[in-house]
Amino acid sequence: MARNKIALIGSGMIGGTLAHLVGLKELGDAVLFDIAEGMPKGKALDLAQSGTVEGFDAVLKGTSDYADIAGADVCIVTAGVPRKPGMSRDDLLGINLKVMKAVGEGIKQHAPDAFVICITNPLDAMVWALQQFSGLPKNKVVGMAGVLDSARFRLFLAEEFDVSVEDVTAFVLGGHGDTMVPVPAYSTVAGIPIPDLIRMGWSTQEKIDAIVDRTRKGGGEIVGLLGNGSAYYAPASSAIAMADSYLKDKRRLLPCAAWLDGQYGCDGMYVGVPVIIGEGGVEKVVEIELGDEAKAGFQVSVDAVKELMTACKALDGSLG
Ligand code: A3D
Repeated sequence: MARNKIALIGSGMIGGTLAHLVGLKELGDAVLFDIAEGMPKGKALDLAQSGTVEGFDAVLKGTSDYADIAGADVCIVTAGVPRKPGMSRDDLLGINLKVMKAVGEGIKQHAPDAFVICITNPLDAMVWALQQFSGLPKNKVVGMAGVLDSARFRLFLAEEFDVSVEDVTAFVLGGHGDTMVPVPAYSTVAGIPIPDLIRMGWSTQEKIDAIVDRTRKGGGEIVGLLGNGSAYYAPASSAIAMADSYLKDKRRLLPCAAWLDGQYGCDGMYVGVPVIIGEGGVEKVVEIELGDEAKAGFQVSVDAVKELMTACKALDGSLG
């Protein structure tokens, strides 16, 4: 039986980490693609040698030729430029839009049947542009942000309640950016919603508000500390969780930037919502009832994504 083939478009910090996880988790063979010559080949060789010690047999190939992604089951896109200190995700728009055009055309030509996970920022606008440029079915192109944002929320909640991260579930909706909407009412410790835990005296509203704020700014906190580049370990783990759900038809319910045609009052755009990922890609968008505060926050987030889409359309007339 043929092994799964996972194409990593962009072999920088996240791309390399993705390849390592593909090997360690024995998800399949990986192709590391990058426009930088040599670097993806060097990473592939280094990672293959780590496989000797770790005991995985994945074939890892570095390349700058799109023909090598042919037949990929999953493409994970990190190609582009990451944030530098003081730079917003939106500053990246112009540069990364051109990258999405090249990547979209490469995937369309060589891996049109793949499940495509976009990570490049500004996320919600880039995944939309990538779908348009690639012409792949909308349920097969999805953005990674919510899994990461909710992982950050879960970690901070687990620290606050002094419990295992395993028992904390958290919900984050909306676009990936400072307008994202962490939803405490749908976040739990082993099924006990956060508002109940506040009533039980486990925390206070002020502390939860501060955690929500820290989650919203979670990416920036890491950018500031690293001094060069942005987060890559947790973003890579998050995208691998999505790829795993697709490849193994696990039907996990994960927050992802998904194509909406009417759900949550949104039409013709990508934004972060809970979805089920299975062998068909995004198989279902799950519509949950939002309270007034979450609804208003979601709308602010949606408007911010729409603004970026308008800016993209002004930069590239082929975007509809
Ligand atoms: P980095 O280490 O710079 O890797 C990006 C790679 O893309 C580099 O190796 C480039 O050579 C390569 N590249 C540039 N242009 C092209 C092209 N046309 N075709 C192929 N490869 C190209 O960045 P990174 O891995 O740290 O981050 C990658 C992206 O993910 C950035 O846009 C980040 O902003 C974004 N990011 C998103 C999240 C989300 O939660 C959505 C989190 C963290 C980072």
